[in-house]
Amino acid sequence: MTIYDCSILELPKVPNAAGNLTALENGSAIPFDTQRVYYIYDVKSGQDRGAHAHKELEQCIVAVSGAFEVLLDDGQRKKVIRLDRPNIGLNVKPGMWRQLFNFSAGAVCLVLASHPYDEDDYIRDYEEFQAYVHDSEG
Ligand code: T46
Repeated sequence: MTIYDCSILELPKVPNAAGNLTALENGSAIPFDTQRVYYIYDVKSGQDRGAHAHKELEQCIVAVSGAFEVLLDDGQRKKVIRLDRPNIGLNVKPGMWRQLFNFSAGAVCLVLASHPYDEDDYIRDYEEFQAYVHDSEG
């Protein structure tokens, strides 16, 4: 997997005069079955989240309110994606180092995840991540 496998997903938006609604169901819009949903909020100014990689976990990250940026790093290449719309998701494949930063005041980051929480799936040390990528490439 590389950063180029991590794509922007346009999520369905149902508009009406009173506002918009986005509904996400397994089998459509998201390229994996969701086993967990969590959200990050009340992030203090200047604070980052993430700074780790997952071995198996795939996720879809959505700025359901406000905005923030996501740095993706596959060990060789990096890219930064700004998320600022509730009907846009960032599909993050396994094996990507990710860091979330530049949170606007009141931003809410919703994450749909392919697996339950498992600390053993995390790589939280960057040098360990680089070694993991190197070993995966054979
Ligand atoms: C990711 C970014 C975007 C749980 O108990 N259950 C959970 O489902 C999660 C995600 C976390 N936790 C506990 C584990 C830690 O004690 O919550 C605490 C904070 O977790 P963490 O430092 O991993 O939080 P972030 O915001 O740095 O990272 C999270 C996800 O862990 C990660 O997968 O991609 O959000």
